[in-house]
Amino acid sequence: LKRKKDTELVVPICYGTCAYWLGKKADEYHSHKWTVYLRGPENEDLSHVISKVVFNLHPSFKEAQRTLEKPPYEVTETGWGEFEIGITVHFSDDSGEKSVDLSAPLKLYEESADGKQEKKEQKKPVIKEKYEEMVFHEPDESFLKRVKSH
Ligand code: SLL
Repeated sequence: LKRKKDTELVVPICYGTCAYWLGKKADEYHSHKWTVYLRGPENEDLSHVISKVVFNLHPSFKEAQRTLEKPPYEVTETGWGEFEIGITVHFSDDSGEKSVDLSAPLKLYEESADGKQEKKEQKKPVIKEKYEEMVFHEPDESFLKRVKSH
């Protein structure tokens, strides 16, 4: 590892959940279909920086830990309840960087203006997205070169 002095590599990401009510197809345990995802804000390819993304679902799901080694980094499921989804981002080996833990709240219901949560089924998808920048401080020189030339 040879660090590039006074340099920062900034990689913007978006992550979150998108859910919709299954309507006529809904049953007690499968009222909603949802996707949790992590991507570049303009859908840039992040696979030259990221080696894998691990999504940690609620233990009520089968094989609650889902690992995606290539894009799209996303998991689609059906379920009935909201919970916090853990997302661990692992970076390419040559980066020498530690993994990063993120958290995405799965939202199935829109929050009303007064902040109270009403469990109202609606046809519009419910989207909860966060924007974040992954900052690599004094990144490895050859890693930086590889990412920049991409
Ligand atoms: C709640 N703390 O009580 C949350 C837990 C868990 C949601 C929500 C499983 C679906 C399946 C599922 O939707 N779990 O078993 O396929 O609201």
